Amino acid sequence: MARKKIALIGAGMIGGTLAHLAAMREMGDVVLFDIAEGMPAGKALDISQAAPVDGFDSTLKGTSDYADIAGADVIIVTAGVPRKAGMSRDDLLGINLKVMGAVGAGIKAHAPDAFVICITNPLDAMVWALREYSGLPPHMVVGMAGVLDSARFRRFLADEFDVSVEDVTAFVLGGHGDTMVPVIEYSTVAGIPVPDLIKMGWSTQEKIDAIVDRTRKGGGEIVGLLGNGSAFYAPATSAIMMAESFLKDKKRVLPAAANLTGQYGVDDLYVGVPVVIGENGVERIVEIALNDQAKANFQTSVDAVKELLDACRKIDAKL
Ligand code: TXD
Repeated sequence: MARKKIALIGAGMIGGTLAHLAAMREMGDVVLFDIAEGMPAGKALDISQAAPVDGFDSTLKGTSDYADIAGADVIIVTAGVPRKAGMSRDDLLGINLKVMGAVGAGIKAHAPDAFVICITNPLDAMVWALREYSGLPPHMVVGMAGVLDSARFRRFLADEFDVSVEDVTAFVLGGHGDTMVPVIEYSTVAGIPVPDLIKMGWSTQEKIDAIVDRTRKGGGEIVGLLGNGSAFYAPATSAIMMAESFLKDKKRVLPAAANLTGQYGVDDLYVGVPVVIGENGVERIVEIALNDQAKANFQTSVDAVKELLDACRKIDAKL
């Protein structure tokens, strides 16, 4: 049986971590692509030298040639530039849109059958653009943000309740970051919804509100602490989870930025919703009934994504 192939477009902090995780889990052979010369080959060589110690047989290759991603089963995209001082949101959008244009063309030419997971920020706009530029079917292109946002929420809830992270589930909807919508009614400890846990005296509404707020700003908190760059361990782990669900046809129910076609009253927009990921990519979009508060928050999130897309279209009239 041929090994699976995982192509990582962008071999920076998340890309390198993805390569290490994918190899250690023997998910398949790994190709690290980056425009930076030498760096992807250096990371590939370094990780491959961990193989004899750790005992994994995945091969790793660093490259700057799109031909090397040919036949990839999964592609994870982190390529882009971070926002720097003095750069406006539209400056960043313009640069990363161009990057998505190049990445989309590379995927279209060499790996049109892959399942593509986009991580590059601003996530909800970049995943949409990548879908447009690559021309892949929408169910084969998703954005990773929800698994990370809900992991952060679960981490904080587990600490608050002093229980295992394994027993905490969290439900988040909407765009990445500030407009993320945690739905506490569907967030549980071993099946007990958070509002019930508040009634049981395990926490207070104020404390849960503070946790929601901290989760929304979770990325910024880490940026502030690192001083240079943004989170990469948990983002990489989150994308690996999505890739594994596809490769192993696990049909996990995970929050992801998916192309909506009428669900939640939204059409032709990538927004974070729970989806089922299996061998056919996004196999189902889970549409749940929302209470008025969650509905209003979700709408705010949708509006923010729409505004970003309008800005993208202004930058690139072809979109
Ligand atoms: O939840 C989420 N979606 C996120 C998103 C959580 C954390 C970080 N998130 C975003 O991921 C972040 O804002 C960035 O847009 C991406 C990647 O983050 P990372 O920390 O890995 O960034 P790096 O280290 O700067 O790596 C980006 C690499 C770098 O090596 C560049 O040389 C490369 O991208 N790059 C390119 N590669 C291929 N092709 C092109 N055109 C290109 N341009 C830059």
